[in-house]
This record gives sequence, C-alpha cells and structure tokens, in this order.
Amino acid sequence: MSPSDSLPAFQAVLRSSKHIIAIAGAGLSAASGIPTFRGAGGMWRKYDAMSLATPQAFNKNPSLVWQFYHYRREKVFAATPNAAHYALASFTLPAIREAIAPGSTFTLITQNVDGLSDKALQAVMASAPADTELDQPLIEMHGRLLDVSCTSSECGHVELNAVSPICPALEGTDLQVEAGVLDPDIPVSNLPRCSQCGFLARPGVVWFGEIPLHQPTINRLVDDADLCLVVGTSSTVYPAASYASEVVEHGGKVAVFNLDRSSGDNEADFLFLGPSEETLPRALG
Ligand code: BJW
Ligand code: ZN
Repeated sequence: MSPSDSLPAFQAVLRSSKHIIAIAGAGLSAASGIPTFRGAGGMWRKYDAMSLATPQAFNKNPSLVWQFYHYRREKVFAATPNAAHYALASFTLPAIREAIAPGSTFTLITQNVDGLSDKALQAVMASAPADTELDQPLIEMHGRLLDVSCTSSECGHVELNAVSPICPALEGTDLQVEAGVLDPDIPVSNLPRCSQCGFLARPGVVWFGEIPLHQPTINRLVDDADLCLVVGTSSTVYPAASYASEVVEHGGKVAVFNLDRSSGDNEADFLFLGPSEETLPRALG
C-alpha cells in the first residue's frame, strides 16, 4: 500500500505513540544554506567522498582533507537553524509534547554534523521554564564539524574548536575549495594540532568505515520506538538507513518528510513530500 499523506491520520498516530524517534539528514539543514551530499548541488557530486571522508584519505593527504573540512566549517559559522530544526527542538520539550503526544518520549538522532539542531535546542531551552528537564533530546551520530579530535591513539583528546579560521595556513582556502582547487601540499606541521599533546588533529566527524557514535543508545531507542520520523535523508548510508525498517519490523510506524521520493518510502506509513522546513512545523504544530 502506498504511504498516506493525511495530516489528521498522522497526528492521530502521533497522539497514541509513546516512544518517538526522528532520524534526520542533510535535507533538514538545506534551507539553512548547508549543502546536501547526494542530490542536485550535493557535495559528493563535486568532491569524491572516498578521497575526503575516509580515514585512509586523511592518512594519505591531511592537507586536502583539512581544506575540505575548513570550507565546511566556514559554511557552518554562517548558518542558523531553520523552521524544521525549531519544530524538532520544540518537540523535545515535554510541555509541548504533552499536547500533541501525551506521555511520550522523543529523541532526535541526526546524521548532520553542522550543530544546527543543538543550536535550535539551546534556543528553545532558553525560553522554556527554568525547571524544564530533557531526557536524551539529541544524538549527533556522525559527530560535529566544529569538534577536533587528536589522531594520537595515546591521547585521543576531543574538543570543540570554534575558531575561524582554525589555523593560519587554512585561511582563505575555503574560497579555493569552492572553486574546486585544493592544495595538496600544506605541511602537516601547519595543520590543526591537538591542544593537549601537539599531535596532528582531525575533524571530529565520522568517516566511511568508522563506527558511528552512541551505537548502544541508538540501538535501544530504535528497538523501543513505536514511531520513527525520517527527515531529509536519502537513507543510503548505514547504519542510519536501516533504522526505519527496524521500527517497521517490530510493528512501529514510519513517517517520511522529504523534498523528493527517497529509498524506503514504500514501506513508510506516511509520506509528506516538500521542504521539511514547511512540512514539519505543520505536522508537529
Ligand atoms: C530535503 C530538503 C528539504 C533536500 N527538506 N528534504 C554496503 C552495504 C551496507 C553498508 C555499507 C556498504 N558499503 C559500505 C557500507 C557502510 C557505509 C555505507 O553506508 N555506505 C553506503 C554509501 C553504502 N557506512 C559506514 O561506513 C558507516 N559506518 C559503518 O557502517 O560502520 C559499521 C558499523 C556500524 C554500526 C555498528 C557496527 C559497525 C559510517 C558512515 C559515515 C558517513 N559519513 C558522512 C560524512 C560525515 C562527515 C562529513 O560531513 O563530511 O555522513 S557521508 C554523508 O552521508 C554524511 C551524512 O550524514 C550521510 C547521510 O547523508 P544524508 O544526510 O542522507 O544526505 P543526502 O545528501 O544523501 O540526502 C539528502 C536528502 O535530503 C535527499 O533525500 C533530499 O531529497 C532531501 N532534501 N532538501 C526535506 N529542504
Ligand atoms: Zn592529543
């Protein structure tokens, strides 16, 4: 059966759901000016993922990889959350959820590394009553662009580094990356270094071939979920791509919010086509 686009039917399911999760992807942040990976204008259309987003690529040429991530960091500094980030952030507040999905839990599991869901969450928390407590509102399973992580296995220090540019040698190289020109020869000694031990640092994101963060917690949330919202993801990258099917397998419902048709739509109960910055505020409002 093809998925329903009935908002009242979706809201009836929402009202009776007790353990709700959302799995989000790059489409959530598209309206904030952060490029997606695969569609029109997607980053993996212009840059080769395997040459930039794997540990092997970093080991082979940290200069190229750091320029790409410096470019991505600069985009994040210029971005602010959009209406879809705020709709999800508001839905983490128990007082808001009580009116829409009484007695439920909610966790947003995002594949995005831009930190915009956290920014939206901080903003809604700032205007919530002082005694508001959230239980596991957000999981950033692919890490964060503004985190840096030490490559020394003896150190492994991870910290937020929101300095722009992250080091003098990368200053202005974001414009070169935009033009499709990357310099493979920035000396390693001039690239970002660990603040604790001085070793080469790397972007704090999860690359292909690495294990995404918080797997045990995510697995528990997926096992318990009776409703899964799938927002702005092509559902092509595992393990995130399998979460909705796992929820269906144990009898839960799935609602997809995407600009276009995407992988796994046909097994969804609901499909809301359109920009998530428009469809989500309506659905969760
Ligand atoms: C809108 C919109 C709007 C636009 N409103 N919608 C073969 C089979 C199965 C698995 C594998 C396999 N070969 C290799 C693997 C494993 C691999 C994988 O899945 N590869 C696939 C390509 C096949 N996965 C991994 O390696 C992962 N690790 C792993 O599996 O470890 C093993 C393990 C796991 C668990 C337990 C034990 C062991 C790691 C994956 C890391 C992914 N990293 C990246 C880069 C992060 C850093 C960075 O940003 O540079 O993560 S890749 C990139 O893809 C990024 C994203 O988070 C991820 C997902 O992309 P997303 O978000 O779906 O974006 P798009 O562009 O694809 O889609 C955007 C969507 O938005 C589209 O549908 C649009 O229509 C829509 N849209 N505007 C609503 N306004
Ligand atoms: Zn270190």
